[in-house]
This record gives sequence, structure tokens and C-alpha cells, in this order.
Amino acid sequence: MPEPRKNRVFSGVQPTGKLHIGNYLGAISQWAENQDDFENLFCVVDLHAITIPAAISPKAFHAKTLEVTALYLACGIDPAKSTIFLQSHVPEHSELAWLLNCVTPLGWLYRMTQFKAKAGTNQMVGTGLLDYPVLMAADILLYDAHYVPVGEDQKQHIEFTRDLAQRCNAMFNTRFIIPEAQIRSSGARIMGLDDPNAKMSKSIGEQKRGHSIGLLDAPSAIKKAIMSATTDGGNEARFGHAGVGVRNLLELYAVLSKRPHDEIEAEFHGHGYGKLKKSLVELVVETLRPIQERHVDLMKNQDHIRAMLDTGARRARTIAAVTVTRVRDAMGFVRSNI
Ligand code: AQP
Repeated sequence: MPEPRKNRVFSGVQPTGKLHIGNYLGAISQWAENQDDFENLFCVVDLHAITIPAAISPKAFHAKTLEVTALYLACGIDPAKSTIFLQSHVPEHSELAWLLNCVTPLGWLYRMTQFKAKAGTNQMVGTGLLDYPVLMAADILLYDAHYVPVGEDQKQHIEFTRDLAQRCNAMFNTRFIIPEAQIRSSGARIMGLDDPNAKMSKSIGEQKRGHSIGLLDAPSAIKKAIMSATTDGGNEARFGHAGVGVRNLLELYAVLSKRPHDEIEAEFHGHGYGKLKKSLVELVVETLRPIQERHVDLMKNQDHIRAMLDTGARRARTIAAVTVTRVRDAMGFVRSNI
């Protein structure tokens, strides 16, 4: 008997800024851990990366795209189990985004908190930044993905995708699967080490030392960032009572060590924060060491990475082309014979 088809998962990271431990815990490590349970598509979302064009030069963008692809592999995404590709290699992403644009109420886009935070009062902000959630919806709906493993900050965009899919299905019978966000119960929102009230961010991490733990940071930089992390003057290291800065460190320790909270509290509560910080430095360095070693090796053979991306794009396009044809037919476009 043929095995029943596995549920499909889609997710991606933008090749911008400095990838950090939050991206790893909130997204990439989750993808790697669950690869056997699903049919997986993991995309480096390079079209999203140009929504703030001034943020990255073409040369840096090109290099970052290959660096992030190699990081997927170094973090354990296996091309034999998962389709890995670049968003721009599958033109159906842009086509579906246009079709979806035409059924997206503008008001839905103006409500997005990430747009408001990134655009601020800048009148010259690009239209792509406002339209980001539509492209993200296209990414997901193109593959009829059942699940989207992401960090907590993406929750609103997944809700948007669900609403848009329902609207299209009702208007045109597009038969989109309504996707669900997969958000970890802990590690889904790692906060900045310098400011534990703000989410750890790729762009801030690139500009400001001590904000983030970069996946490719040297042990000395990791040590410096963690040892100087903002905490408070006390010695409260219990999950339910600690201040925001210490809670962030405890959470990082818990997710990386996979140890139960009571054991961690017994070890660190009442000792001052130096002990917790030192143990966290060791744990982070040891977690990232094999990833960094694999990354160095992978970057030595970029032809291999490009060949894998070609295979991934070919596989992704076979699914994407079927969906776009289905949507075009549902909307009434005339089919082409060429
Ligand atoms: N701090 C975080 N904790 C847990 N998960 C996080 N993610 C991002 N920050 C955290 C998750 O990482 C995935 C990739 O993110 P992205 O490339 O879509 O960019 P982003 O969410 O905009 O990431 P940053 O770090 O915040 O970048 P900038 O500074 O450019 O805005 C997503 O699944 C995200 O949820």
C-alpha cells in the first residue's frame, strides 16, 4: 500500500542582517528537528530581502544569500529530506503575489504591526514593504502548505495569510489549504541582550555589538555579548519571578540545554547572575561550534550549493506551476498553448 502523503511545511528566512540564535531557535532548528514528519519546503526568501533596498548592497546581498543557504545545511536541513531553494528562482511566487494583491484590501496591509514598526514616519518607504505580507501569503499558499514553522513575530502575517486564503476561496473557489502557524512553546521570541524589551533582530544585530548572538559569531564575541547582557541588581533566577533580562537568559539556557525548569532554577537561583551567564556562554559556544565548522566547509564549495539550489528550484516549480494554473483557471484567465 502506498504511504499516505505527509502534511506539507513551508518556511523561510530573509538573507539580510546577521542571523542570530533567535532565528535558529524560533525557526531553523524547528525545521531541522521535524524534517521526517513532513514534506518540507525551505526557501531563502530573497525577494523579501529587497523590501528595504537601501539596507543591503547588491554585492552583500548576493554573498548573504549563499551564506544563509549554507547555514540552512549547516543547521541540519537535509536536501534529501527537504526541498531547499531560492524564492527568486521560482517565478510563480511573484505571479501569485500579483493575483493575491488584487484581492487584498489595502486596509489589511496598513494594519500590519511589522509594517508600522519598519516604515515609521518615512514617506519614501517602498511599496514592497507594505506588500510584504501578500508575498509571504503567496509563498505559503503556492505550496498548499499545512504548517508554517516561525517565530512569534510572524503570527500576524500567518493570520493574514489565512484570512486572504479564505477570501480567495470564497471569491474564486481557489481551493487554497488554510495554513497553520507552528510556534514553539518556548524560544519563539528571544529578546535582545542589550534591551530585553525588544525582540532580538538581524538588522540591529548587524549594527550594534552586544545586541544579538550571531550564528557565526566567534566564541569571544559570544562571551562578550552574554556577559554584558542587561539584567537587574538582584539574584532572582526563577522563571516565574525573574526580570525580563534574566528570564531571556534562562529561556535561552532551557531551550538549548533541554533541561527542566526546576533543575535550572536549583542550579542558578540565589547565586548572582555571573554563574548563569558563564554556563550559558559555554552552552551557546558548544551548540554553535559544529554548525560553524560545517558552515566553513560548505562555503568552500559554492558550486555544490548552487547545484543543490537548482535541484530544489526544479522540485519547487513542479508544485508551484500546478497551483498557479489552478488559480488562473479559477479566476478566469485564458490558457496559453505555448
Ligand atoms: N528574536 C526572535 N526569536 C525567535 N524567532 C525569531 N525570528 C526572528 N527573530 C526572532 C524568526 O526567524 C525567522 C526568520 O526571520 P525573517 O528573516 O523573516 O526576518 P525577521 O523576522 O524580520 O527577523 P529579524 O531578525 O527580526 O530581522 P529584521 O531585523 O530584519 O527585522 C522567522 O520565522 C522569525 O519569526
